[in-house]
Amino acid sequence: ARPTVYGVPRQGRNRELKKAIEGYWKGRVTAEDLRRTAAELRRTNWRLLADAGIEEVPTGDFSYYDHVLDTSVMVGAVPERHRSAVEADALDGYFAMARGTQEVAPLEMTKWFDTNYHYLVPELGPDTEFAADSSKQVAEFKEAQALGHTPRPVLVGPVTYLLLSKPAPGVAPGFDPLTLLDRLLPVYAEVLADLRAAGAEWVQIDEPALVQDRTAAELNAAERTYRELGGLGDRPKLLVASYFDRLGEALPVLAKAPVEGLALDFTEAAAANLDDLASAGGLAGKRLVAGVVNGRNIWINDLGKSLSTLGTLLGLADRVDVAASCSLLHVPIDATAESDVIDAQILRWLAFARQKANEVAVLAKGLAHGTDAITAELTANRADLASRAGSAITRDPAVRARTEAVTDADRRRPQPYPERTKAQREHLGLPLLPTTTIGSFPQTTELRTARADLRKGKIDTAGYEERIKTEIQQVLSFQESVGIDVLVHGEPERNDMVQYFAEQLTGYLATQHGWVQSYGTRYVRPPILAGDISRPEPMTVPWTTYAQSLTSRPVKGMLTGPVTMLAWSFVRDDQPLGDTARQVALALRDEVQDLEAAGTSVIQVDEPALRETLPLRAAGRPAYLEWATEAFRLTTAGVRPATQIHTHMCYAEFGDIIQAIDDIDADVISLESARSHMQVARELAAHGYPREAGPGVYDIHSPRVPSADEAAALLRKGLEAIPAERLWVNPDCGLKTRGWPETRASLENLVAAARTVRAELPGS
Ligand code: THG
Ligand code: ZN
Repeated sequence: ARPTVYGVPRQGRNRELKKAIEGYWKGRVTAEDLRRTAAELRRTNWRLLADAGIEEVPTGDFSYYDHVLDTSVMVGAVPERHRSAVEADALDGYFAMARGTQEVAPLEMTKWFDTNYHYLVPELGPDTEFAADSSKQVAEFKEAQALGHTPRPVLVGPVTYLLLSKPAPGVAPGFDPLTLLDRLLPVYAEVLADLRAAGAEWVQIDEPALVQDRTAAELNAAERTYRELGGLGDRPKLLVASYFDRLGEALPVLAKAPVEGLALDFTEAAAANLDDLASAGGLAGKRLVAGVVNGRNIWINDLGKSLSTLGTLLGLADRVDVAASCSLLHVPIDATAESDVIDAQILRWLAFARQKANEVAVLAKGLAHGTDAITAELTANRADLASRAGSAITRDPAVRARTEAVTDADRRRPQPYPERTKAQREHLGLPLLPTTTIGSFPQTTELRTARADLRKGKIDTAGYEERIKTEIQQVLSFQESVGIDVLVHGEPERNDMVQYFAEQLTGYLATQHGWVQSYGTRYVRPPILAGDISRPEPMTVPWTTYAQSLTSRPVKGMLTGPVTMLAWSFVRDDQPLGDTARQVALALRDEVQDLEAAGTSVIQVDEPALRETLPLRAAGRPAYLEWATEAFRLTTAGVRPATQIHTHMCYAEFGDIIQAIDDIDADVISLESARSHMQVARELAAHGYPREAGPGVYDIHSPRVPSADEAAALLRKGLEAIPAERLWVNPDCGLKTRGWPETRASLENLVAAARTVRAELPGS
């Protein structure tokens, strides 16, 4: 049994890659220095894997930005608008596709399956002509080989590549990307031949798209792909990899295909994949790579349990190798780097990329030579698992008693919306078409500096709080002077909202170096939901009440919802997600109620991640939506009828969760509308959405300032779908990433538009 992994974190221990690339963009780092840094990081990563005991190392998984973009380059799918930049300079052209330039828009970015990694969406159409460019793959293979490793190149598979694409601008919407398969396969054949010529024995072809619900035509495309690639003459052995869920209907297809290996996810999908594998009659004559170590959470593996799974698999394939379930891209590099901030005992429960590589190697050793060969590791692992299971952190009796006592009544506001809205109208006295913002105001350099100064001890807490207070005063007086109706304090005290709340909740762990790539050079440090969650004291009440003390207009309380807290954290693997969500919801519910008691009449609970957490397969969605909507209602349902609950979601396409949006029973929802303001309003109306909504009239993702006339025109359109009593006027997302000049101008225009359109309403 051979230990292997499919990919590693790219950034380096001190995010050297981020620094080098951003330096290159600013002209401070030369292309040569950037290439040298990248090669150095690859070398370090392969060494880290080899030192952990990994025998076959991945190559080609490295990226300056994104591996799907790299695949577009590999197959020559460069959009027309980026071609001149790519021809002028390959590296600059690559970054032009990723980020756009003054002249041309970048490729669209979207989430990689149900992870928090974002990829650049290939743009394809009937006129797309592919051309093979294997240079990056071949170069990285040779680089690893020269360093003495046994490399296995990893490619995004042709079926997944096509299924992840979208029609290029101007292509008729009905375009089926799979019609390009015949043109694409020869390109893959050429790349495989080049890798073979370079000396690759095995090549891994990733097809994670096959773990989603697939049509007969799509399964047929997979069958044809691997019949053709498998039928090639001089080629490396092919390992087709699946991860993130069960392979399902595609498993028998690939089991019969003329390829030499199959990689399956044996973490959450273990039972299903085992059943399907047995039903397919196993993988006679093939190599099975068993992803038994979870590649996307940060918990140590249960080695005994994995060995038992591996033992079962031995009877089902010719040869069984051991791997992490997916690329280690989704976890931070090394848990031992957290020893300053995480207690030594708890640290032993955690496995980041380096520790996971080691687990994979230990399991392979155990599988090959029997458990006697890994006695010490098994003993230590059992002790660590027992320490976690028996810890007071993971089981807080007070939290347990409280979650068990939750009743349906706790999750339902006692009055229906029509009664609540009357009470809210009387209490708040807002005009028709009330104006508000989503919550955050520009995070200025001064604010970032203040936070850094506090961290470095250059200023004390009192000094920091003075700076925050000054910022809140400015944000409030600005909103009053512009004439906004429902104000916010601007969240100057928050860096990342999830991190901000996690730091204040008991049961959460924060890391110091636990960076995970979100997109390009942008990283997040997801906090860890380690134990039972409780809220020792109010989290936002002091700043919110301070802000309210400065104005007679209502100030909105701003919280991050339970589903988003889970989606952007590492979650527990020892209880159902719904249980963790319920604990977080109860902690947030306390905050909601404390805000209300402190005089806050409008409270917003944001759920930007509600849609992105939707399970990959339709079969898992109803159960998810049930716990997700319940958690939101548990957070918010304890308030008086006159207290107005808002929510915000960051997307314009919400068709597949519109029922959930309705079920959460918020009084007001603000939504992104970058695509089309009218479309958002119309979709809500078509669903019969019965409560208040604010489809954004200002696209904050662009520095463009909308004119008052333009905003007014959008509002008039909105009124065609949503009556004036239920329509709000707001930007389409938080203003954190914007500068003050455009924020000022846009909000002035937004208020002017609301006033103009109010004056046109009948009876005014
Ligand atoms: N918070 C968390 N997760 C998220 C988002 C978030 N996941 C999805 C989405 N939003 C990702 N978007 C971003 C946007 C910007 C950055 C990261 C993810 C970013 N990061 C800084 C960087 O890499 O330079 C580091 C920020 C820091 O110091 O914490 O700019 O909003 N949890
Ligand atoms: Zn948003």
